This record gives sequence, C-alpha cells and structure tokens, in this order.
Amino acid sequence: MFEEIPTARPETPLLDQVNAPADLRSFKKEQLPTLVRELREFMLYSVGQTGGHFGAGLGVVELTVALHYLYNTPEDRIVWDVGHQAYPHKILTGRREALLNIRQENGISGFPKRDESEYDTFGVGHSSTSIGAALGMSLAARQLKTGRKAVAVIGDGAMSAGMAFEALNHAGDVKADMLVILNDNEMSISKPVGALSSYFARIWASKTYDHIREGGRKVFSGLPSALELARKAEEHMKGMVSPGMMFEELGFNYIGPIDGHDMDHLLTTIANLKDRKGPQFLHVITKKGKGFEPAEGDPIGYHAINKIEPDPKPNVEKSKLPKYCNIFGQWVCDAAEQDDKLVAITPAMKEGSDLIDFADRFPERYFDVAIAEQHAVTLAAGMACDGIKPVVAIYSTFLQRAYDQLIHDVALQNLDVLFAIDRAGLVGEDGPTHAGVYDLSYLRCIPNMVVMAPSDEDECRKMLQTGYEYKGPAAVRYPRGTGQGIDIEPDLRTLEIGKSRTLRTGQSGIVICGFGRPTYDALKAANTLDATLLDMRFVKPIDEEALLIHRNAKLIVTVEENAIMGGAGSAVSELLLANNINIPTLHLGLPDQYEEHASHTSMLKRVGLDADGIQKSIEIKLTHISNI
Ligand SMILES: Cc1ncc(C[n+]2csc(CCOP(=O)(O)OP(=O)(O)O)c2C)c(N)n1
Repeated sequence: MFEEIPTARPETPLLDQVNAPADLRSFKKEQLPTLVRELREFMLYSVGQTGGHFGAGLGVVELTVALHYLYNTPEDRIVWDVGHQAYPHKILTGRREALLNIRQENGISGFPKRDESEYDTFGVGHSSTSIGAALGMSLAARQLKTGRKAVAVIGDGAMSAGMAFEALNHAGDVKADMLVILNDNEMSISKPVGALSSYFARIWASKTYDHIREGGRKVFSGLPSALELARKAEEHMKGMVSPGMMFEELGFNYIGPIDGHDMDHLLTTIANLKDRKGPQFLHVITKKGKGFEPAEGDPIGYHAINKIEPDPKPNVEKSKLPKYCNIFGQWVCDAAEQDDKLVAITPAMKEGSDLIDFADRFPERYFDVAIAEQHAVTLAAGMACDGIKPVVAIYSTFLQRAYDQLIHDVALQNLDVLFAIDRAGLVGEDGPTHAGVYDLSYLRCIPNMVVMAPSDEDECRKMLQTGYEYKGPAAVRYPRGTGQGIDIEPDLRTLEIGKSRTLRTGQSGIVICGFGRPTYDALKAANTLDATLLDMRFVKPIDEEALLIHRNAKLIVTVEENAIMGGAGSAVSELLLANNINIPTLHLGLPDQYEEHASHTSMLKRVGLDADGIQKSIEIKLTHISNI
C-alpha cells in the first residue's frame, strides 16, 4: 500500500521492459504481481507530475494487466468506458513516457483516442458507450470472419445509463460473441445512486451462492453432462438468490462477482470466458484508488487530482474569485429558500455542479438521477407538468445526450424548466470530448427557449433568477472556471428579457457584440479600437432594438466561445439580413474543427479569442473593408 505520491521517478525495471502488450505476454505469470506494483507506483508518480484522473485507473491495474496478458491486443478489441480509467492501459501500450505529458498541450489525451494509438479501439470521454461499441466490433468480426474478440469494460456508474442497457438488450438478442466486464467499485464520481447500485450490492453480498457456483464450475468443468447438471442446479439456485439474474435474462452468461485485485482469480476466470460463444458478463469488484491509502479512504476527493507542485509556496494564495459553478451553487440554495417549488436535478454531477450544499439543505428536493441525462430532462418535464419548478444542472457537453428530450419533452410543450448549463465553452485539459461549444447553436434554434450567456458572475446570478422566473424553458450557459471579480448583488434580481447593456460607447463606428465570457476580453479590444461594446446577454431573444440602432455601423463584430456555425453571431447576421441591413460583419468564435486539449488560456490564444486575438482579427477585417 502506498501512502504518498512519489515526486521522484520510481525504479520500475520490469515495467520498463514493456513497450507493447506483446512484451507483457512474454512474462511468466509469477512476474505479474511485481509488474502490477510497478505499474501502480509509476501511475502515482506520473499523475502527480501532471494532474488528471486518478482513482479509477488505480482500481483497474490488475484488470488491465490481465486483459492485455490474455487477449491478443490490438487485434482483439478492448473498449474502455468513459476512458478516465485508461491510464494503466496507456502505460502498457507504448505510452509510458508519453504519460508524463498527459493532458498537456501537445501531449497525449486524458482519454482513449483512436488516432493516438491502435490500442485505443474507440474514442471516449462521455460514458456508457463501451457495450454498444464493442458489440459493433463483435458483429463486424462475425460478418468479416476475422475471429477478433471484443471486450467492453464498464463501471457501475456508467452502467446506470440507458445506452448501456440498450446495447445489452441487443447483444443478447443477436447472441454476440463478446465479453462485458462490469468494474464495480461501488462508486460513480460520488456514491452511485439508484436501484441498480443496490442490486449490485445485493449480488456482492450473496457470497454463499457465489462459492457454490464457483465450486461447481471448477469440479464439473470438462464433463459436459455433469456441467449440464450443474447448470440445472444453478438455475434452481437462481430461483432462490438470483444474483446476476437480470443480465442472464438479457441473454448474458453472468459470472461473478469476483475480486478484481486477485490476479490469479482474474486470469483463470477471464481465460475461461475468452473463448466461450455468446454474450458473457463478468462482474468484478474493485476498489477505487486501490493501493494508495488516501484515495481508498476518499474516492470522491481522489477521482481526479491536480499536479503536485514541486515547491509549493504557502503564501501564494489561489485565486479567491468564485467559480461559476459556485455562483450557481449559491443561487440555487438562495432561490430554494424563497420558493419551495424549486427542485434541483443532476445527472451524477453533484460535486462538479456544486450541488453539495443544496443536497444537504434540501435533501427532499434534490434528485441525482445517476448518469442518465435523457432521463434528467424528461423527469424535469414531468415535474413541470404538475406544478414543480425544476432546475436541471447539467454540463453543456452532456446536455447533447438529451437533445431530443429538450425539444420534444420540454420546449415543444413550453414547459417551465430552467437549464443551468455549466462548462460552456472550451474546457482546457479535458479536451474536445468535453468541450461545451455547441450549445448556443443547438439551443437557439429551438422555439420557446430563452438562452442567456453571462459575461460575469453577477450577471450569471441575475440570469439564473431571470430564467427561474420566466414561465417556460430557459437556459443559462456559463463557463468552467472563475468569474471576473465583480461584486455580486445578494438580492435575487432579474434582467429584462431580450435586453442587452452597453459597456462602452466608441467613436470608430465599430460595434462589438459580446456574448458571455469573451465580452471582457472584447472590452480590452474595444478600448484600443475605440469601439462600442454591447454585452448582449441574450442569445435568444436577441436584442433587436439595440442592434438596429447600429444599422449604419462601419463594422459589426460578434464574439462568443461557441462554434461560429449557427451560434450567436449567426443570430446577429440573421437579424441584419431580415432587416435588409447590409453592413460588414465579422463573427469571432470557434472554427469548424475540434480543438485539442491545452490550458484554457492557450486554447483561447490559439483560436484568437483572447483580447489580442480579437483586436487583431478586427484590424485585419478593417483593412479588408477599406480595400474594397
Ligand atoms: C454521459 C456522461 N455523463 C457524465 C460523465 C461524467 N463522469 C465521468 S466519470 C463518471 C463516473 C463514472 O463512474 P463509473 O463508471 O462507476 O467509473 P469509476 O469512476 O467509478 O471507475 C461520471 C459521472 C461522463 N463522462 N459522461
């Protein structure tokens, strides 16, 4: 058991010999426990150097070694769900040194990625896709007769999503040759919720059955008629205790639960399952943060860690500015104090969305629905039908999962639901899988929606209250990270819907329309260029009046941290066009490509959304205009 994260690179002589899983497969079984120890220590050291996902990877070290030892990877396909647990997999698949740059600019991704390595069979980041993807691979192998095997490794948290069950249902139906490994650590990011987690706990508790079953398998293996007999006895048993019955009903052969840190047991069981026909389901119990004492004791706190600073300076205070998620966390408690109809819904992101206080103070009005974004939105719709005012706290990137529910269940019926959309914009080291850069485009085309983007923390609080009081579907999309250091009015004030504010009046004829966070960077550019700056506040309804006043502007510039296509800038152009106003416009935002991970500051610079970039783009546009 490790008690500290090493800050000096540990000696890992055995691990150093593994440059690909084929090297690992040349080891004797007896060497594997040493390899496991070295892998765990190297991972501790490496994540300490870079920061990143921590507990989940430590929990699957034995499983990762066993899978690469037994399967012929990359020919055989291992699909990791979410991918936050794939650090040991990356280390064993030729990226040991690269791990020291994980999530850094130009370094490897924090998640499996197909164009990073042939061992990364499927790109992930969002959860609950592994079974569907592995099933697709298994059916491809069937059709193309490649003989390739497919394994999905999915956590108990990720298993709570509908997608996982849709894929299980299908796999059973087509009798796919595939293995699903449920990595059950009794944790999601926080404690998992729902009947499914209680179900897993019951299976885990039914040790007697497990022993009989395992014993039966060992004794009768190789004797077909006896095996048949054992199976009958097993069916009988299931009638009494029924662990794993649900998966058997879906057409899977359920085995487990087994100890996922017992290397011998893992190797024997997986080796047995590997060549069996039909859908196989192995339930493995592991400990999140395994092998590192503080993480075993605090799996929530150690889900992910920050880089360990080599020389921490106790006097250098971290930014005291509140994060946007804290602005939301405070507002939702204040609003709940005033209105007992308010409920808050989160799809498994209690900590990330800062609903910790709310859950403590208003437990009966707090709903963690597990990783089930679609359900979160439809649940809110149902509540809104019957007099409750739901606030759905959801990350922009995860709301993508619930788009139909947003349109069909909420907006089409004009239901009174507030969406507090966090992590809108670029999200730095988390990279393109988690970027919240499409929401303005996908929200503004939905009838009935009010869509707001705050430029600072005080605006954010007011917009939340505005959306809350608005009788219909409303969304406030705010970024990851901290505000601008603006004083926050403690009262619950609202804004007039569809009204912008003018932050600066300039004489150059340039009018900049800021949407959300980049507005303050645009202000710096406006100062230099003597431009007028509107903080538009509302992407929908857009402030028509304010824009039409500037019908004779020399140049209208829009700035947003969203895809340019279909975003807030498009709304401005549509309005000008509809009013037959033909003046030069410039849309600044994100280009039509995925932005690779880096620090947020560096990404903004790359896409020209920092103050300098905004100014330069305007200057270039001005030269084009004057050349016409
Ligand atoms: C669709 C989606 N919603 C939410 C998340 C955020 N998220 C990342 S990991 C995680 C918990 C996953 O729990 P589990 O599958 O049990 O894995 P563990 O971390 O416990 O190993 C969540 C909610 C996500 N990645 N994708």
